[in-house]
Amino acid sequence: MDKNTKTALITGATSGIGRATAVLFGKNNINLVLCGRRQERLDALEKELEDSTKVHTLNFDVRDKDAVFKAIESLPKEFSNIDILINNAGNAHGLEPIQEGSLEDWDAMIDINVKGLLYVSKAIIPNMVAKKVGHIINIGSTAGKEVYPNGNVYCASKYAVDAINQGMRMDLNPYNIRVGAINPGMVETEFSSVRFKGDGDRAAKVYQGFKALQAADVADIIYFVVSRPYHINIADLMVMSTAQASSTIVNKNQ
Ligand code: NDP
Ligand code: 8X3
Repeated sequence: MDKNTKTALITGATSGIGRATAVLFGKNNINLVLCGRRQERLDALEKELEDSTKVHTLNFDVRDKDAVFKAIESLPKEFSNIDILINNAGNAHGLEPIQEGSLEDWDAMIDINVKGLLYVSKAIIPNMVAKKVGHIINIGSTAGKEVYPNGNVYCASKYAVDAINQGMRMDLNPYNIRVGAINPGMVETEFSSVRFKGDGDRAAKVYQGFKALQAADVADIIYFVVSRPYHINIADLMVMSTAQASSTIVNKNQ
């Protein structure tokens, strides 16, 4: 990729995969629009990256349709031409059998992981269509390829991301836009802490006994995908730690 010529908008840049991707993109001189709700983290990241690239931060909740469009419309001219969209913001909320699931958790997962991704895409895609160039990476999950017990609605949200990814690729094909999904298995981020509502001990246990993927591992793959020559589109990629064979098979006896 040519240096200093691309601008990427990353949702969920305050933590985990999104943050690690921002750091790696920054080191590679990609201009950044970093999004999230925790402004202090966005400010800290902007400061960390300011010597290597240009950074603009946007604070919005992806569930808030008006806020999404307002934020993206507010981008100053030098950041408004988005070449790369990383649709990453999302989380699991809860891990309960369907009969015990909470409506609030279900709303959160559908509203953030599915509708939020759509709102951000809707705000960004028209400019890519007009330019006939652009790259959208949707962060799915192994949970969008294989349902696991108690995963129910989180899995549904990631199956939806898989379907949206395929549909986007078809519909944007006439416009020369690259669309692909990265579907990681278990990555050691704040994901489980959010899923278990701040229960750090329960979250830590998820990653005990094996070497889980790290956010930087996924960021490396995302950078690989965006830095391929433009005629190459990595359409759908799944990655797990060596210890993981499926959503339910993890070798914790290494
Ligand atoms: P983290 O919890 O570390 O990061 C989640 C990010 O999403 C944060 O930056 C958070 O920012 C943002 N976010 C969450 N809710 C909202 C919202 N309502 N509005 C705006 N931003 C929001 O988790 P990960 O880095 O692990 O997760 C990133 C993506 O990767 C998610 O889509 C997740 O489903 C997916 N994934 C994760 C895996 C894992 O095992 N960790 C495996 C497979 C996929 P803030 O709170 O500041 O708004
Ligand atoms: C996150 C991976 O296995 O916790 O999408 O669903 S998993």
